[in-house]
Amino acid sequence: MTLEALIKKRGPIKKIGVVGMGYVGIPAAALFAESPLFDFVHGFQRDSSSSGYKIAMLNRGESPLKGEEPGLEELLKKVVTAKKFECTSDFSKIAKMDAVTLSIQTPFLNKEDLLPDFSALKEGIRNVGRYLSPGMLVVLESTVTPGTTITLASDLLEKESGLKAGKDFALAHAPERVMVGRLLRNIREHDRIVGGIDDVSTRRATELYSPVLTVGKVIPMSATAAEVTKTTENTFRDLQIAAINELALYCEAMGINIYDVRSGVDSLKGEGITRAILWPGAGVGGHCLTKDTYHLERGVQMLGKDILDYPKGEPSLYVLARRINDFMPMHMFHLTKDALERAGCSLNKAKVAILGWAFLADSDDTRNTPSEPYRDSLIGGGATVTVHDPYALEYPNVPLLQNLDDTMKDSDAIVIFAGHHQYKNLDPDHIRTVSGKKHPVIIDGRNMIDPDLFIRHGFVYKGIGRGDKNMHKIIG
Ligand code: SAJ
Repeated sequence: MTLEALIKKRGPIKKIGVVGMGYVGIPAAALFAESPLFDFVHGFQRDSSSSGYKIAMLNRGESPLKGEEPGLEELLKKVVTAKKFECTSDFSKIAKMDAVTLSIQTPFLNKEDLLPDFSALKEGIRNVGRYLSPGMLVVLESTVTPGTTITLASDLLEKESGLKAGKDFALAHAPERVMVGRLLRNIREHDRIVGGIDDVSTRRATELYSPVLTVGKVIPMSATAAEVTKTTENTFRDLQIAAINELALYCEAMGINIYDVRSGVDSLKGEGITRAILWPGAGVGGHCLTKDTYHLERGVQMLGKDILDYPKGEPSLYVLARRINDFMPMHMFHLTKDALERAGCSLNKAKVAILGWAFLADSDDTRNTPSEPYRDSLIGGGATVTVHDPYALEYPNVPLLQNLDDTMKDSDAIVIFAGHHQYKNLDPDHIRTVSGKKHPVIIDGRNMIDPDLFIRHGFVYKGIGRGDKNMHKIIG
């Protein structure tokens, strides 16, 4: 019997399994359960010591996710009360599902060799394979290296089930595009890339996702094209940030203000002319832009190594972009060292206050924060370092202070690393009092302060891209 016939025999999708109750799986499961087109959704969660607690919480209609997620708890309570959603650690219930999605994190094993840790995803795929039945649809939502769906996922599912992908079951990749703080809105409103290993799988996956889309529409393509789309979305954003970061370094060297250049370039628009000019900064953190470039690079090496035609010996533009963005914390270190010397203070005797540990403005997310390599360089240079963050409360081996004055007390340098809105109102007089220094150093990594205000108050100022101010006269 062909896959199409198996699916026809099974009928429309009614029961859905979502494996991985994280910030992608939970809203996805809740939205599937809300749709009148589906009868029932099981959320599958390992009953592990670190995340088993989520099962009971979810079955009480409570969200285990940190931070505000508008509408999520109400939706969970609604679908739990209506008995349309239940979370379980009993993976054998997958056997009763018509479709199963997997939303499991694929972090890096370590920062050095930038290889993804697929172990949790593989375990999830094996669990699905164990209970796979003919005519079922399996969808990977995790961000994966291009080629993973048609190789690793397909092979593991076939091995565990004895069934054949594309013949006995449908297989697709539908990458998540959610941002914390707007999970439900993103799933409903973003267009959804849906990539099947064949047309039948693409059609079946389209049947699964269409009902939850309100504004967005399904964009069908192959599974590998879907994997490349997702990794490219973040690779291109990282590239655009690297482009403006490199320009910032040039502007500093040429003694001009990057924000004049930025507004000039940005003024060229209309008639289809656009320049995606983003914002220079102290670095790029997070779990998306810091890794998806390397997924894309590994994908082309895995799928197209002997065919790829690229300038001989030239590094990948995208990897170069990563290196430029990862250089920015080092540039902040150079700016700090130079400014301390101008203030007559050597690094190994300096006390430096870092403002901002989260990788994103007004967020508590500290994953791959650029503040960390910067702090490591300061400590390596003998400086004493304090760190302030109003949102991030803890981090392994790094004490995070929530009181600004305590952080800046007796500091020779104040260094803004995250664009938290509080840092827009820093008061130069108050900082001079708290730091006790005649010429405190201030380094602005996120264009938060007015250079002239601080220079007038005797500060030694340096800012990313501010070639027009970085060699100012020291006043007073
Ligand atoms: N950053 C800059 N300059 C910029 C923009 C960002 O230095 O102009 C830095 C930020 O400070 C941060 C890092 O880059 O350290 C990443 O910032 P981000 O705004 O890209 O936030 P992320 O990492 O959470 O990216 C997510 C991605 N969304 C998904 O993967 C579903 C990305 O595709 C989105 O474009 C981005 O959110 C978004 O636009 O909010």
